[in-house]
Amino acid sequence: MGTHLSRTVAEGVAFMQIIDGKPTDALSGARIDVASPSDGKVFASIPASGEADVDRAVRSARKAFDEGPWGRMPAVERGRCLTRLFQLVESHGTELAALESRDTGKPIRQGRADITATMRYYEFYGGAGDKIHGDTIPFLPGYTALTLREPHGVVAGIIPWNYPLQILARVLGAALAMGNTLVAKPAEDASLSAIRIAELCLEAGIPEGVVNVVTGYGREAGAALSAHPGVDYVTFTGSPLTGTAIQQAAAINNRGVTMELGGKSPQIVFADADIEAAVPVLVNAIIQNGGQTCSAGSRVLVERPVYEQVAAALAERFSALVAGPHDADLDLGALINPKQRDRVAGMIAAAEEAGVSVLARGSVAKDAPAGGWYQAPVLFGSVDPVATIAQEEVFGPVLALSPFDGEEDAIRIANGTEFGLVAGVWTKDGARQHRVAKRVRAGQVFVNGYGAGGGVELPFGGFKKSGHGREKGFEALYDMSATKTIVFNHG
Ligand code: TXE
Repeated sequence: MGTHLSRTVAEGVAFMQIIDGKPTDALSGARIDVASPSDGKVFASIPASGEADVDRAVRSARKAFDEGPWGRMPAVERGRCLTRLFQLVESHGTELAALESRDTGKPIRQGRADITATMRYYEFYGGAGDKIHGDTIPFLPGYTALTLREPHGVVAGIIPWNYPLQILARVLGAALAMGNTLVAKPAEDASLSAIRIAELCLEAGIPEGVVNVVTGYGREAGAALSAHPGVDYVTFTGSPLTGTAIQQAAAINNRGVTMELGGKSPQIVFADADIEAAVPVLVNAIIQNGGQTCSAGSRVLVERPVYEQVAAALAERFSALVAGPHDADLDLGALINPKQRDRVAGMIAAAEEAGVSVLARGSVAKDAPAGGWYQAPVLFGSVDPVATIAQEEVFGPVLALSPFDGEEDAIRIANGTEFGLVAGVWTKDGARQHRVAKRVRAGQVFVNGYGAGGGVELPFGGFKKSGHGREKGFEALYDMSATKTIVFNHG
């Protein structure tokens, strides 16, 4: 699983970050140990970069934008580079899925699904950049006015650890399709696949300096990147608290930002819903990736006449769920690190202490390594919608089930958190499907299904504390560019 650009050392593979197209260590030589969540054992290390390393990467991206061929390359040529990257991800899919699941603890099946989505991003954005264009605007007599979509310049992408390959792909794909250059800072817990992608970018013919990957801690490398005056636009996926810090840092230079900050997404099940179809989807929406998904359907609201029926069906499935090592490919893997596992376990314990009833618990596989960071899934029932467990993002396999009485009540509860990322609506009533979908404050609403973030074509992002700006689809290309107006006076 090593890479040709990395050094193999006694304790594992010493990965190098990619700056200016070259494998590069941190100037200080400092390193971060990389452990697998499945057994807690260190198997690799990455550079622990600081301000000076970030500065090198931003300068490289700046030079590639200002002086390199990238900015002058026709959109169709840039698209071909991304299409070659799509092909390289496909041909390295097995290796990348194995690396991703070892690094994050996700079951190998999820690692493979992440490869499929990652390929789709590069395929989609490979074909999208030459299909976006400006307008001509009727203006004063004697004038012609038109608009162009121009790249921002250097984009900083601060990436979380839950879907490292996918989230890098949506940032990299959209940024490069519009002609930007990129400095990506993956999470210190899951940087390996980003390093591999930066290497594959070079193989795909993307010029040196266009994609830089700097590894390191958030408070060091991440903070330095978001405050760097050489960065023109910042995009971030992660926690609301870190999002605030990044926005404040970017504000020093008055730079634009896209913020995707998680959610407490509700799934609303009306009494007329196809419950048999809904139940497996409700379970998957919170169990996928161990619940470490920004769009996790972490609240299920059920109309009272069918509440007991849905609760019983969910409890039966939850009791059978098993967490285990990534290569065992069970229902869910380990959580990303001990801190997250303790945080999730602490939120479960606090809810139990507050008297919230546990309807069912899954289990951890008996032969799961003792050093792994496992958390058995928990289903809470009859949850008061204002309880902490129904209000705060857990980011673990924890579902809060609450009853409701009628449409108004459902909408009130669904909208009654600080978040607004995704929602699910389950009903056969066509008029109600439209009414509820329109009134729920969420960036994406799924009717009789749940896309867990949806396809790469679908604009994605939040209302309220879930953030602002949109990723995925064509919308992301607008965030990754700015309108320039040109006016000709030929009067
Ligand atoms: O996230 P952080 P953490 C939520 C989820 C989780 C919680 C905490 O609820 O339990 O956040 O996770 C970088 N300047 N989500 O602490 O801090 C960091 O290095 C610049 C939701 O791991 O948001 C990493 O690359 N960068 C979520 C990235 O920010 C900084 C995904 C995310 O880390 C920084 C992940 C700083 N000051 C967590 N501090 C989602 N929306 O999908 C950290 N970073």
